[in-house]
Amino acid sequence: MIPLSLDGAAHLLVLTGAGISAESGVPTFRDAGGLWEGHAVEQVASPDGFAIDPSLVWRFYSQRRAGLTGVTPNLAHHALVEAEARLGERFLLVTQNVDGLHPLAGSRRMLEMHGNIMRTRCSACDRAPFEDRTAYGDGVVPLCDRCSAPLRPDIVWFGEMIARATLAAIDAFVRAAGSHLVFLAVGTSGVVYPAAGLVDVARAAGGRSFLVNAEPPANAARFDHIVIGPAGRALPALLGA
Ligand code: BV8
Ligand code: ZN
Repeated sequence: MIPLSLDGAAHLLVLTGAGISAESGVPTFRDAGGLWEGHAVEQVASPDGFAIDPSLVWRFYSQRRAGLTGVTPNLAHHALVEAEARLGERFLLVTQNVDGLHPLAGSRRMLEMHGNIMRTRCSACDRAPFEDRTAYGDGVVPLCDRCSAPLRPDIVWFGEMIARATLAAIDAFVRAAGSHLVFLAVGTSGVVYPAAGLVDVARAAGGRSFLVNAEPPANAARFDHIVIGPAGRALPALLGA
């Protein structure tokens, strides 16, 4: 196991995907072949999918919300909280996950680049997104009480832009780190962009790149070091937690 030798100048940028939550019992996307009830996830998690059949999309998210009841963070989430406590400003976590397990574990220097499944927003007006753990009944499409348009999960769907502020924060961290950057990806199949391109951003900055994954992902060749194994075991060892 290559320990992540984090010297006094190292800046650690971590990217997590669905694999880090697998040991908490949260199903991943592509281990299920990327299908849900016979629909490609890219179809259901998209603005077009929502326009065509908002009740199908709400069923997808309501079932996932219900599935998260009682789910707790695992050793991998906690190892990242400890790394953040040790590194402070020299730590940034970017997650693709919308399951809320990183903030639940105590991560604070964290960006949820694809949003959070327990938040809802209006599909039309600019009312503020709000906390919403409701698993809506089949066929129910909640409507905005300000403009009566359908409400939607506060999630970045396929074909939608990542928040500019999120991309700017990642860029600022990478620039401040320079060649002291250490990039660590955990539990992601490396197929969804722009997240899957972060390893290239790290390399271009002169940083070292590490990957912890249950199996080699699509962008494996772009990492300097790869640890194949469950995050719950590999991450605490790698981070010396
Ligand atoms: C954008 C919210 C500009 C939904 C998500 C053609 C080529 C390349 C790119 C594109 C293309 N066509 C379109 C694009 C862009 C598109 C994209 O990348 N598509 C892919 C599918 C090809 N990206 C976008 O649209 C993004 N926006 O680019 O805007 C633009 C606009 C228009 C057109 C072009 C560009 C927005 C992407 C955000 C989509 N929203 N989430 C929801 O969650 O409901 S992404 C979705 O996939 C989830 O967030 C998920 O996190 C993410 C990635 O999946 P992973 O996290 O990697 O999970 P996965 O199951 O795939 O893998 C799990 C891994 O863990 C596996 O490798 C497994 O082995 C491992 N594992 C399992 N158990 C463990 C483990 N590892 C360790 N320990 C374990 N125990
Ligand atoms: Zn509205």
